Amino acid sequence: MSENEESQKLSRRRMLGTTAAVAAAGAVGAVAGSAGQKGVIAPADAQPAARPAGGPNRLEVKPGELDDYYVFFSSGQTGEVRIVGLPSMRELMRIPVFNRCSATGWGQTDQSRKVLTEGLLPQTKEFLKARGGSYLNGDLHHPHLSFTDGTYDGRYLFVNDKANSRVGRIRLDVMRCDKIIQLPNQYTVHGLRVQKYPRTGYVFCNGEDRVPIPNDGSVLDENKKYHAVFTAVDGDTMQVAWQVMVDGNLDNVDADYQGKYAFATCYNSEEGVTLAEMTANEQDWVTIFNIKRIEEAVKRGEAKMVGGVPMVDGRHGSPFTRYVPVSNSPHGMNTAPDGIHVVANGKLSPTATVMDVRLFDDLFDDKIKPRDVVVAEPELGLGPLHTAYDGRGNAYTTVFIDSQVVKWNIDKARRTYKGEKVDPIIQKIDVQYQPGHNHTSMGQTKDADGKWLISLNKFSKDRFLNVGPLKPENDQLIDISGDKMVLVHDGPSFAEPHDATIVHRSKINPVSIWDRADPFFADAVRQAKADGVVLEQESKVVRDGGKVRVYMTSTAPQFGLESFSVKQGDEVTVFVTNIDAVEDLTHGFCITNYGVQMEVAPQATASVTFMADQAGVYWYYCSWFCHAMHMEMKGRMFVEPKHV
Ligand code: K7E
Ligand code: CUA
Repeated sequence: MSENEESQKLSRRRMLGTTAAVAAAGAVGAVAGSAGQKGVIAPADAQPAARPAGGPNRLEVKPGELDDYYVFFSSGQTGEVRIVGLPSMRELMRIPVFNRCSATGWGQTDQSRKVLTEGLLPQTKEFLKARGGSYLNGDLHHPHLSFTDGTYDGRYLFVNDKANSRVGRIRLDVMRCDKIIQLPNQYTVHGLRVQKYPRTGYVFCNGEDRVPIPNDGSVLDENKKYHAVFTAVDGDTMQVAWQVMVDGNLDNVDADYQGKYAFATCYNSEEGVTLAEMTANEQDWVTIFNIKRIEEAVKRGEAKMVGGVPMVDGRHGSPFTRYVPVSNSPHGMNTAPDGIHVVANGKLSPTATVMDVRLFDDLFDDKIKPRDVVVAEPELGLGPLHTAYDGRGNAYTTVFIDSQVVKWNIDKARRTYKGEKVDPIIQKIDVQYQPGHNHTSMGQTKDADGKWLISLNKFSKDRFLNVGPLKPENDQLIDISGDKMVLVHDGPSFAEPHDATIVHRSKINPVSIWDRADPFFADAVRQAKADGVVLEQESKVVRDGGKVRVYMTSTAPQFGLESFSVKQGDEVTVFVTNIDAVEDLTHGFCITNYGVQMEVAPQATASVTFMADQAGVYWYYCSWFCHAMHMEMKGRMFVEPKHV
């Protein structure tokens, strides 16, 4: 680095020391943007060709070949999960969760509406009555798989909804969301991570914003009466196990590999409600939760029932928590695969704070002070947000403002902290541009394999064909298998993957055809039985007062009914059962001009309920291409007019 560059960096860093940091962070687009335009792209060696032939990493996935890893990407305010193959970075599938999906009918089918509505809080159900019964939006940041013994077990993927305080669970056998709950008392769910040992177990959910409890209008602009709440959800039952009221707020969370502690960053120890207030203090903290102590207190009945769930008080002085001071406004919280180190990423401080979980027992026994659990604090660059690991003792931290990924060595950082003259930083690589999360292959498990890193960059600027003012993000693939990080791929993505989990394909084993006994169809089977219908064998119309239930099979290229009749004003439920047991043979059911559409995969039953409030002839057709005669796979719904 030249002297000039060094002094520029120092002056920027100095700016960052105070709340002027906020101004600096705001100006980031301009600063890094102009650098980007000038073509400060990747270093010269960041070309795939620079890899030795036959190197340790497979870069190319030829037509017909399969990827080595699944990547589960979040999608931020799009509200869904995306599955991408690695290393090809091809998008394989989308799983609708908090969003509506026109292709699958998620948000419209009875099965998805049940998932979207049954776990809402009673007051939310009331609030949404006149709004169609469920939220239309979500903000999904953090997708994390269930663990057994410190590694992925292929059962579930858990996700947060920052927009409407919900937690969702996706079944990985069918890649479909089967449960969504809304958390009481807690306001928003931002950080979400799971218990790694002995198994998941708990899903830890951070309430980021402070509000009155209950938030019913009796307290408004008195922020001293607001609270932040931490929640442990039981991942098996999808019920709240317990909550902890804390001081400050809760941003990102992670858990240890021993099953004893969870820890969360707090950027608003000031408990302020404005930007200036939230960033006023030079220090915020990491809140550590003692899981066993909380469980025991709940078991002894010492928790208060608040909003229907047990809550303990974890504010300063409580036996359940410890608050470790760290520099201003930490963000990401990442446990290393060594099971020892935990990193809080500085955001407004150019540092990362490394804690040693082996010291947490002593901290809770008051044998040491909170700051004594800090064993390193390397200076990495401007705007550290998230850290990933390679399983070889190295960490990779995104620095947002510098637009870089910084590779550093944990052991060397510890030695520097003790005063030794070693440089923990191994390499800095430019990324394009402004990275948030980054992720390594299997890097959030004890099986971290150190092969790949994805940097999820917020801005793409000049990296792709210009598509107008709204631009894609850039998810960049970096080979970390060698001594040097090498950038190998740019991947545009739509709003706004924050986070991703890279899972070796051996850990996931989805089915190709639904099991007819799947609980997803249980309600349909029950209703059919009551109507004397066997779903996979019969097509018929059952009238029940003002309600009409239409049962039909689908097998390429025909629906079981070529027409059916209902009366204007009827409440109609159409059940379609795909009796094809052929892999990939999905049918769809769409009623033209009635706004009805759903997907029915092999051996599935799906149903949709609507009011037949418009008379006339309405064609329904198969909307998923299934056969040479797919265009002819259709029928008519007759809606007889009401007599006046
Ligand atoms: Cu850093 Cu919501 Cu994970 Cu975004 S959070 S980057
Ligand atoms: Cu059935 Cu297209």
